[in-house]
Amino acid sequence: MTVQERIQELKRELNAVILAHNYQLPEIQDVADYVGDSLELSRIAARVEEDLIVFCGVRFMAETAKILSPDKKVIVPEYSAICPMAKMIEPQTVRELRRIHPDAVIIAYVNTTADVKAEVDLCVTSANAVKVVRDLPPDKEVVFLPDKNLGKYIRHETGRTVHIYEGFCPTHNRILKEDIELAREKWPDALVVSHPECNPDVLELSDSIASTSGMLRFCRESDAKEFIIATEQGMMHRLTKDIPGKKFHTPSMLNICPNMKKTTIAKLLHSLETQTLEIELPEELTSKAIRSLEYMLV
Ligand code: CIZ
Ligand code: SF4
Repeated sequence: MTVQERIQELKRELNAVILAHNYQLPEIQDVADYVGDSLELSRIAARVEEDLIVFCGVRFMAETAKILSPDKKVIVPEYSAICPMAKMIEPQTVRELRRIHPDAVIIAYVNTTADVKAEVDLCVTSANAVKVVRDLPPDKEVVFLPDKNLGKYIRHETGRTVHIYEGFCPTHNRILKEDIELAREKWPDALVVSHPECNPDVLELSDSIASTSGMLRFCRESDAKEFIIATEQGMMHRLTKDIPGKKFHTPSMLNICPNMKKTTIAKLLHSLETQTLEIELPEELTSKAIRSLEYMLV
């Protein structure tokens, strides 16, 4: 029996569901029941019927699934897979920002720990951030954390007053404007599609700026046949598998998130066999964090 077959067998025996982020290794994406961005996976986590959720991604995503499904058991194959950007902000910093900007709405990117989510007013993903800010009353100021690039993008798109925290994604920051310029020379017919976590000078050179779910939609619906994809490499597998007949190029070989790649097929099997490692969060934390997340799911 192959590892993949054993995983499917255990999944049935345990009544488990496997969720995988778009940045996971190809073999993890291929064995998962659902592959998506954090918003899609959060929505799925909130409605699945299975007793056990196996989350292949980084820890804040599994924590989000646990907050939304507190009665389910949520496990991760690799506990040390964390998002360094989520580690750049602490709850006491959020409290400090609230003292400095008492009338502002404090909005967190979903890439934050559960204790930061418990302190903020709203939580957004890259798929809905601009819309959520546009829907606020027009005179409302915003504090956005922790991603400075997504914050600047929201400010640019909405024209709102947005106070920006200085966090960033190390993986998306390694994609440089020179990479995009070289890629355009190499593939002149391709459209450049970038994630808003990229630097503003990369975004300026882009034909479309989108979350990973937005990228899939854009590339599927566009008349173009070739695309340069400025985000984490795992997205290349998702795009080539879902949109046959079109070509996808990567502008850099450095756009790999080491934490997303910590989840291997062997660790996934071990996690199902032992039903570990479990995400556990105190009830007082989940009940506070869920308020900011419920808005995200609307
Ligand atoms: O929200 C997510 O899943 C992330 C981190 C990236 C994206 O745009 O899908
Ligand atoms: Fe965090 Fe960036 Fe990795 Fe996403 S790609 S998990 S934002 S470090």
